[in-house]
Amino acid sequence: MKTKLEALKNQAINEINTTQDLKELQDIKIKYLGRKGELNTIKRGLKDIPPEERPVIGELANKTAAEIGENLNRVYENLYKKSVSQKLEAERIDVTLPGDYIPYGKQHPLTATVNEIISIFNRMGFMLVEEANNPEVETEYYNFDALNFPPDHPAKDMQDTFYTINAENLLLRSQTSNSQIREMENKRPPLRIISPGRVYRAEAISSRKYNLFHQVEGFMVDKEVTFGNLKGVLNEFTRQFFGQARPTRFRASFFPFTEPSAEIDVQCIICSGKGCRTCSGTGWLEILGAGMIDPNVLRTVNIDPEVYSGFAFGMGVERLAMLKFAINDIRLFFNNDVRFLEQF
Ligand code: 2U9
Repeated sequence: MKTKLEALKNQAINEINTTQDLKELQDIKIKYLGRKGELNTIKRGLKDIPPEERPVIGELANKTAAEIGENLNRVYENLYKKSVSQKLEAERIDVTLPGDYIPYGKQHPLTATVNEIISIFNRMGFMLVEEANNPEVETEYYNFDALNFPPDHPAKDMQDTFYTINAENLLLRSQTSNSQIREMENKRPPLRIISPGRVYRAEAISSRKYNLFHQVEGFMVDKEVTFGNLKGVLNEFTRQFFGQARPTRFRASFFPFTEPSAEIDVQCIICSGKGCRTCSGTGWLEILGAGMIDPNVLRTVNIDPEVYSGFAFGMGVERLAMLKFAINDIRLFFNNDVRFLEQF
């Protein structure tokens, strides 16, 4: 029995010392010291040897187990330390390496321009239109009829406006005025609303024209709103948008939805009125359209034109951004060329 225990111990220690693997070490532990392991098998056999030998052999078996245990612990500690240092070595981080380049996103120049226009009008008390009142797909009624367009107006022609093919009367709006009609239907004066958005027109594409563009329109309706109020608001807008007070001029014009109507020019921001290529030598740049809301439009939304009056205005965002940032081709806004976009 003694020899058997001695041989078992030597075999175990030999296996423990040759393994390089923690999992294997665990298997060795189970093999020798586990409940059904070699040592327990021997201990169970103690009942078969003469009683006087049992304490000696029993003690020897315990000593053997203790020695195997000590060796297991020692090798475990070594292998564990080795595996930790291998892991640390493999995961070593060189903190002196340069970091990865993470490009920052920027606002698109049109988004930035729309946001600036909105905040100028916000500061003058104009509220942003409700999203639900600002759809891009619209009926003929809100895009044209409610705005006092006569039934045979050329803008209603399919040459100029995109109509949907599978729903009668549905079109892509050609101006954001639809949202202003919807706001006036829902709400009662006094009202000051600003509505930005995309509009669509069936244009031949060129450096100045595109199939879609962005507008900001606004209106004010209250008792005793005058053309003087309109001039004051638009002159203040021009001053804030172009960064300094410049002369403006209001030229008589015509729109179905306003009477009287005007187109508004600002003194050329490039040549200050001397005449250059940007202003085609005139010294003036057209930046806005506006007028007093036609009484027919007010009546359509059940606002009494005998009691209330209002002004409205509209502007093309691409045109304003092109003037402000000296951009010479409208298509640059829609191509999404990073070399263009990263300049803003
Ligand atoms: C309602 C009543 C009146 C909005 C207006 C203009 C004049 C105008 C153009 C500027 C350049 C369109 O983007 S553009 O091509 N807009 O000239 N827009 S008055 O008048 C309204 C709007 C809504 C209910």
